Amino acid sequence: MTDTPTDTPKRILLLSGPNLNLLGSREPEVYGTATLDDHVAVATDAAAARGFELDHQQSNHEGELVDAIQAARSTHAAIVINPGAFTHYAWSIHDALAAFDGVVVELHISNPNSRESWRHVSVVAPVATGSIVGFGGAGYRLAVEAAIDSI
Ligand code: CA2
Repeated sequence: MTDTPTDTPKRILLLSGPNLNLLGSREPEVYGTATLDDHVAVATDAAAARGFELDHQQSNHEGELVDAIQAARSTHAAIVINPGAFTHYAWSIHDALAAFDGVVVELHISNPNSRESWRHVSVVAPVATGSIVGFGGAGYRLAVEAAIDSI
């Protein structure tokens, strides 16, 4: 295993977009029964197991997510982002991620490609290092591990 260079911050930022704060309360057949707090706990543990700290921020507001991505430029080695419905049209998030020099993992609980056609477009995918979709809550662990592997 290769070590992370010492000047790379051992911090990962997990960002959650609009309505993800409602996880566990509706549509369990699509999104499962776990709450966002449950997913954050899994992601935090996965990061800690590899010696990384994880910070989490959820927002229903596009500009707040842009602000968080910009702020992470000097503080975090990787961003794991589930942008929610912003995935499909929020070019400001695309541009902010494009200006982030670290690793970017796009994460979705469901598989948007097997759902309505408007979910088949991701404006985030072109500026992501990679995407984890369709694995339910396990995606949070997979995304953190993929992010750390790519740093
Ligand atoms: O599968 C994912 O993780 C999504 O990012 C979830 C978004 C959806 O717009 C994307 O296409 C795929 C929706 C998140 C809202 O989740 C809710 C959960 C419970 C109740 C209401 C909304």
